[in-house]
Amino acid sequence: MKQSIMIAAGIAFLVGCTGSRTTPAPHSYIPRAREITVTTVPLLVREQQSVFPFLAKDFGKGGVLEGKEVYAFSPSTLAVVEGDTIHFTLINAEDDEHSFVLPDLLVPLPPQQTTRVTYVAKHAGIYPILCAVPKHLPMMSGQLIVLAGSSVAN
Ligand SMILES: [Cu+2]
Repeated sequence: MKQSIMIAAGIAFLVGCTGSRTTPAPHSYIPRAREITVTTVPLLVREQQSVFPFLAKDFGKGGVLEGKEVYAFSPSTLAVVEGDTIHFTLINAEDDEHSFVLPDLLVPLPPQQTTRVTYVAKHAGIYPILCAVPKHLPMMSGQLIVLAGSSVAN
């Protein structure tokens, strides 16, 4: 008799331990703030023609970079989770004008200045990041990957 009472008590204890959760279920992501620094960098630009003589032909009439220059965002691929608030620090160290464009966001990046802006990644998806200066397109681009909150753990 004592043994059956102890077994029943043990089962009740186990049910009590597993029947009520006090910790969040896995994949119940809580959005957070993220600090992300992006710097504009020159890759193939006119100022480099003295170092790379082949650029004269590339930038010349009919060249593969006629009317263009190649810049990049570093890093160019960013990943956050939906609902996250991103505090961007955008550094343009060059003497050229750039911009940082995301859906619902257009930030001019004046030469040799740091610009800070906040952005909320509202919905999961893959979003293009662009510089809107025509001679920098389509090369100066990137992507913001916004993961679904249900797909990641905290
Ligand atoms: Cu640009």
